[in-house]
Amino acid sequence: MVDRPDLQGRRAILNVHAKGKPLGNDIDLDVLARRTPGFTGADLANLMNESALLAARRSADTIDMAAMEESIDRVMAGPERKSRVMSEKDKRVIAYHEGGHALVGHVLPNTDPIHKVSIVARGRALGWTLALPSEDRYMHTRSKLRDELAMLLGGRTAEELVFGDPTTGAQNDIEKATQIARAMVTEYGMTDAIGPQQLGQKDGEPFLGRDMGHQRDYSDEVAAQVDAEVRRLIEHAHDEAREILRTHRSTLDLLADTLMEVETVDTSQLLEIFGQLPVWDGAGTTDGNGSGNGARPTGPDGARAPEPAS
Ligand code: NHX
Ligand code: ZN
Repeated sequence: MVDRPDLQGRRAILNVHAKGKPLGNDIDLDVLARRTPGFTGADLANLMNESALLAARRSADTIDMAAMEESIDRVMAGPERKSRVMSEKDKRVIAYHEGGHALVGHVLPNTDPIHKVSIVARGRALGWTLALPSEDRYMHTRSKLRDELAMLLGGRTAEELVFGDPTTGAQNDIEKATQIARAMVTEYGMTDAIGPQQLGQKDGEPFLGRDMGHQRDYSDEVAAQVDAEVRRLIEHAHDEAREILRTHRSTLDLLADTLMEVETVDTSQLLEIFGQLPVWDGAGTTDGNGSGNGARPTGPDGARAPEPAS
C-alpha cells in the first residue's frame, strides 16, 4: 500500500506532468495541489491530460486555470448538467441553500476557506459549496468539527429562514452532519456526558454484505444519553447557523442574488461579497450550562472563555 500524496507530493507530481505541456500564464501549481486532496499520482496525470483535451476542444493554444478547474470539478463531482431546466423559484432555493453553507463556513473560524460556490447542477447535486483545506491535516479538533456541523446545516437553515418551508434537498447534508455528531460522541470522546469511550463494536473484518456494521455493546440508558448528546450537537450547530444567517442576512441576500445571476462564484468574488465580516465568536449562542458539550461559556466581556484544558 502506498499513501496518497500529501500537498507537497501533489505539487511535485503536478510539476512533473506539467513539463512539456503548453501551460497558460495563470496556472498556479500550488493552488492546483491545494484543490486536489485525495488525488493519486495517476489522478493528477489524468487531470493534466483531461485539461489538455478540454483546452484543445475550446481551440485554446494553452491550458489555462479555468480548464484545470473544470477538470478537477468533473473528477470530484461529475460533469456539469447545464441543460437542466430550473424554475426561478427552484433556482432561488438552491442559491439560498448554497449561500447559507458558504456564509456560515466563511465566518466561522475553524472551517476550511470557501473556494467556490455554484448553483450549476453537477453529478447528483443541484448545487454545491466547496471548502478546501489550506494545508494537510491529519486530525481535527472538536471546535473544527462543531464549526463543520454548523456549516453543513447552513444550507437547510437558509431555506428555513428565507422560505419557511424546507425541501428534501438537504438530505445529504443532514446525513453527513449526523454521522459527524455521532462519531464525536461515540468514537472521539468529545462530550462530557459520555467521555472518552468507544461505544459500539465495529465489526472487524469487512464481511460480505455486512461491512460497516455496528454492534451495540452498551445499555439502553447509555443509548439514550448518546442520542441526547447527538441531538445537542446538532441543535447547537443549527442554532449557530441560524444566528449567523440572521445577523448577516443582507450579505446572504447579496450572495444569493449574485448566484442567481452568474451561477458560479469563486474565491475573489466571494471575498468581495463577504467584505470584512467579523469572525463569528459565538457570542449570544452559548447554551449557558458550561458543561463543555455545547458552546463554551462567555466571559463578562462576551468573549469566549478558552477551551478547558483537558
Ligand atoms: C432530488 N436532488 O433528489 C434532487 C434532484 C438542496 C439545493 N429530488 O446539499 O442537490 O435534492 O449543498 C451526494 C451529493 C442526495 C449525495 C449530493 C444525495 C444530493 C446538495 C439530493 C442541494 N448542496 N440535493 C447540497 C442537492 C437533490 C442529494 C446526494 C446529493 C439542494 C443539494 C439533492
Ligand atoms: Zn447543502
